[in-house]
Amino acid sequence: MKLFDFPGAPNPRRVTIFAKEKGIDLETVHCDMSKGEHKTAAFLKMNPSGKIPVLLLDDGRAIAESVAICRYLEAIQPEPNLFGRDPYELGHIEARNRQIEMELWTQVGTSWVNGPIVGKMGIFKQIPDAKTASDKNVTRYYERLDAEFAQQEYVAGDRFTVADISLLSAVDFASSMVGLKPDEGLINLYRWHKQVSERSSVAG
Ligand SMILES: N[C@@H](CCC(=O)N[C@@H](CS)C(=O)NCC(=O)O)C(=O)O
Repeated sequence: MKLFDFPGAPNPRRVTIFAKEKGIDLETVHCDMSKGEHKTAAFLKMNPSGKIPVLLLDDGRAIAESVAICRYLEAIQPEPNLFGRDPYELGHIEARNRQIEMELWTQVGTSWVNGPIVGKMGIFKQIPDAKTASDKNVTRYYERLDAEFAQQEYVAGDRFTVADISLLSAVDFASSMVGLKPDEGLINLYRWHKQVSERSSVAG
């Protein structure tokens, strides 16, 4: 199995953290996005969306999308469980993960494509009003998370799951590359961030 990855790319990072939690050793292929290696005809055969991560199986089949790849890894290595053990958990963790993706990742993404780093690349027409709105949405979402972490240890309750990996990658990318670091007064969010950042899958 080979994972198409690029240093600093937050979505492949979700998969590498997930694989480490599972104790799965993933060989990585350096897919140089700065050279457009994720848009070549060969790459588009694996993932028509032209995005990483992609997991290439030993038999030549490929799986795209971070969460889909994580689901595959959970199926081949069920423990430790990160997607849910019973019907309630399966639904609840899915809901929490989707909220992080749809409500936070999308806003971080809007701020990223309309921000200075992508702006310098000259590949998109920048929409400053969109960035103003998405920056505000991210800030509000951090506040919501802070309130939630006052009540519960992890994103989906009392144990670490795939939803924590999705959130950690979003917060770290937003902080380091998008200029959207959570306000230091959000002590519950920082408590959670420190706790998950110390896991060997993240720190190691
Ligand atoms: N929903 C996808 C998002 C993948 C994604 O946006 N990957 C970024 C790198 S972190 C990418 O390949 N961007 C290049 C592009 O959009 O052209 C997933 O979860 O895997």
